[in-house]
Amino acid sequence: MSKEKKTGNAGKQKKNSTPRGANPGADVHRGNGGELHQVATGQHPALTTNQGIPIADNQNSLRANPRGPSLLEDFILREKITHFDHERIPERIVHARGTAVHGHFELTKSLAQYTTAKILTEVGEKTPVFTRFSTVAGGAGSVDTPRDVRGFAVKFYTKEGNWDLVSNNIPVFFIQDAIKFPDVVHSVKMEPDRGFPQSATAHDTFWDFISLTPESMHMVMWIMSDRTIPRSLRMIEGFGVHSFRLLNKAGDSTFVKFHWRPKLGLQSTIWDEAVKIAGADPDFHRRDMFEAIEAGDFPEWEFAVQLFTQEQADKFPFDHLDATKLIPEELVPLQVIGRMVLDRWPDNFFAETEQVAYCPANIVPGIDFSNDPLLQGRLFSYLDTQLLRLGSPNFNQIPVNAPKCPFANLQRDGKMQMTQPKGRVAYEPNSLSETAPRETPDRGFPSARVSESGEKGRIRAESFADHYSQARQFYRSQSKYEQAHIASALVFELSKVDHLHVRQAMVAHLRHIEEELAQRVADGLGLGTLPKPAEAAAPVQDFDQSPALQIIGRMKDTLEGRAIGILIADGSDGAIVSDIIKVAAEAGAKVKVVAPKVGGAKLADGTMMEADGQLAGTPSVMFDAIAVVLSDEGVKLLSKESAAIDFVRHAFGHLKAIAADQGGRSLLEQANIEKDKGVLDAKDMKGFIAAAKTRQWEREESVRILA
Ligand code: HDE
Repeated sequence: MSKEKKTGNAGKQKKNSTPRGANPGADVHRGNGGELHQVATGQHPALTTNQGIPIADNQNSLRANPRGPSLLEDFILREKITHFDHERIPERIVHARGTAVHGHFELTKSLAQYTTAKILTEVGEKTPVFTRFSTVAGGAGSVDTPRDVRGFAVKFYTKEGNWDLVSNNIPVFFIQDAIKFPDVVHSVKMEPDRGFPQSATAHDTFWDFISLTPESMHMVMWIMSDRTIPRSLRMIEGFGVHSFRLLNKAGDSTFVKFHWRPKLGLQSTIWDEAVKIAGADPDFHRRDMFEAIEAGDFPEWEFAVQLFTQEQADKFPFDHLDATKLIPEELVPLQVIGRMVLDRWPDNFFAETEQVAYCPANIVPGIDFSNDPLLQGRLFSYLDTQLLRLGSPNFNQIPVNAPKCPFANLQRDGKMQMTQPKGRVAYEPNSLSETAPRETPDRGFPSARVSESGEKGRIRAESFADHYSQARQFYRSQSKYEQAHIASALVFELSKVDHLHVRQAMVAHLRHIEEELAQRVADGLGLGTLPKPAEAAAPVQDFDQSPALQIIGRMKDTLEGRAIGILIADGSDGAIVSDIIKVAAEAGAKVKVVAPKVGGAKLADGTMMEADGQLAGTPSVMFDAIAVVLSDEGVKLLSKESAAIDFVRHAFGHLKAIAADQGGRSLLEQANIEKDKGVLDAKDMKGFIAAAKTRQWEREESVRILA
């Protein structure tokens, strides 16, 4: 591996100097055409082909003469181009865009009473993990902030083999049966005739399918909520969705649901903000995670379980095997049993983030599956798709996928076999080998002892028929601001649907969830009259509200993980800027100075302050709160600059706290911003910090017509 030089001082380079990394001297020369050649000396290894043959010239292909045709004989050119041609593998059909980080899991409370799994019984043990976050619908090169579910897949490299908890940031799913998965995914993906939209649910085919699939209604409430437009991947929850089983020494089983809860609390963006972030920084979430890891701000989640017995489950007013249902925390409380810390960015994106293969079927002794028909289908799908994507049944040998405990079996051969097994024996039982692997009845994987009986058939259980009660419970449990966001999201999405009958069919479903919501959406769509309620297969029940389902109620009173942007220009008051930087940083925020020029601005006292971002490329959507510190001269300049007007206007529209000095206030006036509780004097640092920790929800009605 070659060591890279830390550069980052491009601005300080002398004119006409040799390009970075190219040491001037005997090891660098120009070819006939003026092209640069760098020759290996002690520190740099020789560049070779994949066969180890040293390459003399990596700048020119072999030609019949200097201006003649290239020769087929050039094995160096052919090897290099062939490799390049094959550098892309099929992307994941869903969850293609992902960001992954290494870290560890530490158990803080033993579940020994319920399970034999060492990962859940050995308190204090640190287990390495590799965690991949993803959007679902878009391709690998799509943006980070569409309205979409986020994947949250954790590979635990346990002492007893790999356990993959392949979760989402939403505890329920669109469908009850795996046989519908290709349909829901085809409906959300870009439409097959036109090839758009990319990474969006706001189009006809998605809502057509959903309007014909009443079981999706609970999930619809979640995806129209702000859960699908998170502020940061460090501020999302994770849910294993399905019920699993834990098995103890006696073979008794207990049902379990798995949860991840972010230490930084939950936080989302405003829809208009998410849209603008997509343009300003398509890699917003990936960059946020990368920068946090680089800075040593390692994201952390609590790991919690909900444990319940068959007897308890029988009394639930829903079927826990139905993945469109959740178990409210108020019904079965969460027990925190561990924590996960992510602290190491992968060395190579492709080798790790792209090639990692998660599979819900990867579980360890002491954990088992439930009969959830969605989970059962998943147990087949992941391995199947990975065989295609990674091209060989030996993908488990890729370092990121290989277990970190000893493993041995008699599977052999196949494409890309990396191991070289010895001996004659590749079967079992055998009498010819003294070392071949054998069964371990005492500690091998046991399945739960469950008896199954009944009529075989393609029959959906009647207990799966209630599609609206939990959707209603979710909607009613939200704060009034969040309810307004759900209504507005539905109006936005359905307004992008050309077919009137699809819009009407959706409103017909909403009538079972909440009449007031149906009316708001109908009004927002200009429907005139409400359609008849959809046919309901089961009576709608009124469940108690579950405040744990809110985001606003679950935000943390902290600036950790948040960012504050300070807009300055020539003549700004350096003392005020330094004060804000100091106080905000003490409160845990990342602070960035934004100026019209990236080189910085000349402050009132004549000193230069470097900028972290240039105004046009660093809009206020990158921040959670902003400060504006400007001189008269600065205001004069910036009031002619729409990027500056947008900077403050958008921060205000996205309900952010704003601190401004006298000059800053003049810019706010130019942007028609009226003072409210979240607009503070730059000297009122206490007030600003408190306001920056949240969003100014009361302001929303004054900046947006909500549905
Ligand atoms: Fe997945 N899902 N899924 N899924 N899923 C995949 O596997 C599938 C479902 C989830 O970062 C695929 O390797 C079926 C629920 C995550 O690499 C594929 C069904 C939940 C990831 C697949 C579901 C998930 C995937 C595509 C319905 C939350 C990304 C690439 C029965 C509990 C993992 C791949 C990563 C990926 C199938 C439903 C989570 C096609 C058939 C429910 C986080 O195999």
